[in-house]
Amino acid sequence: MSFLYPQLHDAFARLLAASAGRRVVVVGHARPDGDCIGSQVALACLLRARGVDAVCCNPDPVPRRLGFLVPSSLPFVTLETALAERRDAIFVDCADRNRASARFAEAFPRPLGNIDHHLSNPNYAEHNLVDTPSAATAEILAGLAQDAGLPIDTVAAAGLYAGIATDTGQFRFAATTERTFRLAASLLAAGADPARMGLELYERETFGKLQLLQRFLSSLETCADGRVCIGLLPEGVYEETGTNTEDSEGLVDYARSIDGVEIGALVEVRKGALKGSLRAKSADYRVDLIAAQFNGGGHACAAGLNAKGETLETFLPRLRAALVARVEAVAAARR
Ligand SMILES: [Mn+2]
Repeated sequence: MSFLYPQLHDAFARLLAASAGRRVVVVGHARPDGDCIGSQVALACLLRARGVDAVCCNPDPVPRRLGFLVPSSLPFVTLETALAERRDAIFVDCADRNRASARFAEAFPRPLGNIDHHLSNPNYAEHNLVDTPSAATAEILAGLAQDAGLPIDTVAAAGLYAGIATDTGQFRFAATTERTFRLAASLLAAGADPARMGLELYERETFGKLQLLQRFLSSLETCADGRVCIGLLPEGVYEETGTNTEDSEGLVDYARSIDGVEIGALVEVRKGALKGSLRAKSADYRVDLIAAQFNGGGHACAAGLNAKGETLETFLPRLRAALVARVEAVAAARR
């Protein structure tokens, strides 16, 4: 039988060997999403099944709607606890250590492992398992587990399925491949329930979340002849709708969903700082490179940015100009 990840097979075997007999903390990123939590839970399960003492740790709490992925037997501990227990860190879904915050980057200067699918990942760990064409970190983990013949229990299967389903936009985004579907099918065989996943992930919204969406939709504006669409979440909108930053996940997809829009953007103002999300319909737009101009990064089709010490009045025109320039450049290259 041929491997799904032949190029990572030996590195995964080395990471498993290095984990044996150690106390491990599986680290995820700030504002964790389905791929992050799902991958953390699954890797912790795989390690625990091999007798490794593994826990999880994030700079932010597990989001409410992802709580169903975390069994009570699997602790998410604080950074202080992980450090006090002298745990070795395996980072998942983190393009760099700072995605897990500066505190985590400082605490783990050279992590034991790094499993990720972001383009900008600089291989910052002792054992690096990075595959950028993969649609999700969970896809890499599912493939590695299958290649290594590791048993996948129902908790790990649910985490991996949720990670793949969310990072592919429910099997729609460009990185979705035949391998993605094959692995999803094997996760169903291992106990993942797609109907339950769909319900938990997409049909347990709060009323406030839809009010937040309403505010975002009412702010949408287009430029570059309708090829760029930008929406705003102004200061105070979370308080006004009884929501929090977890609830802004996915809103930017509505900006991109309009016919003719090539890049959608969300800009939010919170505690005086500006944050943005960019989503493109094609990898040609390389929104990770646009984000890099604004202290950010990510994938070719999905990236995030930050702007400190700037106002919306100065920031928005700069972002708009960068987005318009990019759609013009891609259009010119296609002609
Ligand atoms: Mn991911």
